[in-house]
Amino acid sequence: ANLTIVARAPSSSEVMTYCPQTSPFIRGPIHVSFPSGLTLAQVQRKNPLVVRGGRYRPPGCESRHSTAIIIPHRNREHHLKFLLYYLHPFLQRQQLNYGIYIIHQAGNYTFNRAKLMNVGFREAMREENWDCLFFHDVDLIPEDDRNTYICDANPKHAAIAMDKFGYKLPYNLYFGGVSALTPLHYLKMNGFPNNYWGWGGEDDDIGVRVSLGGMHITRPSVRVGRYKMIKHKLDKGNDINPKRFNMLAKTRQSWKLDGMNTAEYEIVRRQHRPLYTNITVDIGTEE
Ligand code: UDH
Repeated sequence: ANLTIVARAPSSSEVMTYCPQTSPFIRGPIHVSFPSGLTLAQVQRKNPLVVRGGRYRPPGCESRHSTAIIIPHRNREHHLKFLLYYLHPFLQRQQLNYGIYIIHQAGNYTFNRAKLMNVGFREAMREENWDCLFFHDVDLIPEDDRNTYICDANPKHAAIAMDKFGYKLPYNLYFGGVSALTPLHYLKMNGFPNNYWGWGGEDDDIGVRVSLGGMHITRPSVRVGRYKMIKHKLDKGNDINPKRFNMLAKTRQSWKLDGMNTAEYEIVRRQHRPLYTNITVDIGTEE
């Protein structure tokens, strides 16, 4: 008789129990390949429980964690398709309550990854009181689902072992690719810098902000924090930022003056699409 109770969906008068501490659906290593001809419609069909805006709650139990995935984006639709293909099932196996946000930079002006993250933080928190935010490059596919997308007591750098760096950390303070912060962590470090236009430097600035905010970086093991990067060239509109070293030398002076407290932008569009929430934003130009 107990089995029948477990098998049906609880009615609204029943209290849902929490999901187990460790999800029974975790499998470990994931074989990542890039099937040709993959479409978003196929990804949608494979994820019938994902609802509008790319939201999900595990059926049958109350998740212990709610995580927003924030993805800075422009002109990488083919990478996004593969990321969604792997990320949706990955997060569902972890029994998370989650939402995926694409922060799309409007226009052709130089790309600004860190500022887009500030937009993502504020706009995701406007929708729901997330416990944890994963700041996630579009071209990094996690290769092990024991790399849990939940926050630690300190900011967590999740993309510790990427194939492009021989599955090791390239240098000790590296904080790029995929990182996880609670709203409190984010505010303690005044978010991310707004003034790194073009490629490079902003991830190191963010790493320094972690310690200036009185915190330290935690990491999963190299066995678990593995990622495959979808190969690509440097994008148009994201030239290497020649000022990055000079700016990095000044993070200690600038972090309180530039960050979440000064992020200005205009939302162009907010769309709750089947597999993600798209936020198209005008982040302005360099002063
Ligand atoms: N991104 C976009 N569109 C762009 C630029 C960047 O969506 O036009 C986003 C995307 O999420 C990407 C992230 O910003 O994953 C980071 O940018 P990136 O992929 O250019 O950075 P990465 O260091 O690229 O991963 C390495 C490319 C080779 C650069 C060689 C320079 N020495």
